[in-house]
Amino acid sequence: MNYAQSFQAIREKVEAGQRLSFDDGLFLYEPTTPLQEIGELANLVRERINGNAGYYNINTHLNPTNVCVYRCNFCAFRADLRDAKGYLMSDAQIMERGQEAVENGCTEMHIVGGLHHQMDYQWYVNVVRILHDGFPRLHLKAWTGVEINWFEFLTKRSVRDILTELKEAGVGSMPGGGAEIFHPEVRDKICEHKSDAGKWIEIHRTAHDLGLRTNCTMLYGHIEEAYHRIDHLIRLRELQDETGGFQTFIPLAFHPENTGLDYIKKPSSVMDLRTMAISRLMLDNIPHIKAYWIMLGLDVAQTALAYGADDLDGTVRHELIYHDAGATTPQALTVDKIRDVIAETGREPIERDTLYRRVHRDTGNLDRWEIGEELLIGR
Ligand code: V47
Repeated sequence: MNYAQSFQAIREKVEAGQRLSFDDGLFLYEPTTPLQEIGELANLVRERINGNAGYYNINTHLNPTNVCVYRCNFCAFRADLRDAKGYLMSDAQIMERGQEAVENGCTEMHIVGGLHHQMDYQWYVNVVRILHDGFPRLHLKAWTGVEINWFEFLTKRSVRDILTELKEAGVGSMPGGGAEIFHPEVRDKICEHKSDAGKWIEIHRTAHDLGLRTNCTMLYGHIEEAYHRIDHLIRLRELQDETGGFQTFIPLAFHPENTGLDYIKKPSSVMDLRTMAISRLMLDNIPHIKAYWIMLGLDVAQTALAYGADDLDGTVRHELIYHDAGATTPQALTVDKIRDVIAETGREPIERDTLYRRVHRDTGNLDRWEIGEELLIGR
């Protein structure tokens, strides 16, 4: 088949709602496959599933410590205990963050941090418990699969047992971090000590089985090649076929500054949009694709709403992981700004909560809000 015939075959599959293969994914990553054509197909799927919605939420981040036993070479956030930048937040500081979040109308706190070798498992449970007890309406999207694996190591308890306790303490869902690139050819070079693909997937499978929704990610634009990315997407798709528990996929563009991979150039916006669109096309069973504006920059994130993405994440406060790695995006957006960014693309700005339910808000009074109906349009 020549190029035009191959692309036509993919187009026909997408139009008919059929699944794309590993080879289709690789073909779409060929630099000779025009970005705008992939974007057009991804947009078709995006509109089929999410209509004209442009989702966002009002959220904040909490990274209770950056001290970490692992030395992933893509990470600029981690620190050693004795580093000047190493920190550990007290309960009082954590509660202050909860208070600030509630006063600013946040519906979600995204909690992730380092694996601090002097803190026991109960310290991590406590972070969630005090926040949940103090601010019960704030959804806690807490601890990645990598942290859960660390808790397994600390406690010698099962994943199920740990997740059951964390859910009872107040975890509402899990973020998608720690997935990086599953393929061992890459994973062994960028984060060799961290949970492998099988473990990350087992943890998310167990979370889904316990009724916890989770997100999933892929870190791209470093040493990986196209076949590693497609392999990664297909592994996520297979778990989603089994459980249906993933809500959102977030492709994460590598930021090299202050990392052990600082000789690598940041991915171009063409690569960002291509990856966004291919993710939408390959992950036919995951309802949402997030263009995380902190990482992409506002211009690319906004454009991504026409390349498969339907969600910009949130207004965000206190983001450290990307800003430590050289992100030049602002620390936070106002609600008006994020709505304008979405509206400028012709999409309808819709505030959602973490579980993709509509948030009805008294615009004059940010801390008065109610949860409304589920927002999934096309499934
Ligand atoms: O797992 C770390 C990535 C992830 C760098 O679930 C880096 O809604 C690029 O997972 N350059 C954490 N990426 C962030 C994350 C996330 C973000 C937004 C929303 C959600 C969600 C999840 O950040 C890590 C790693 O893949 N990361 N360092 C870096 N230098």
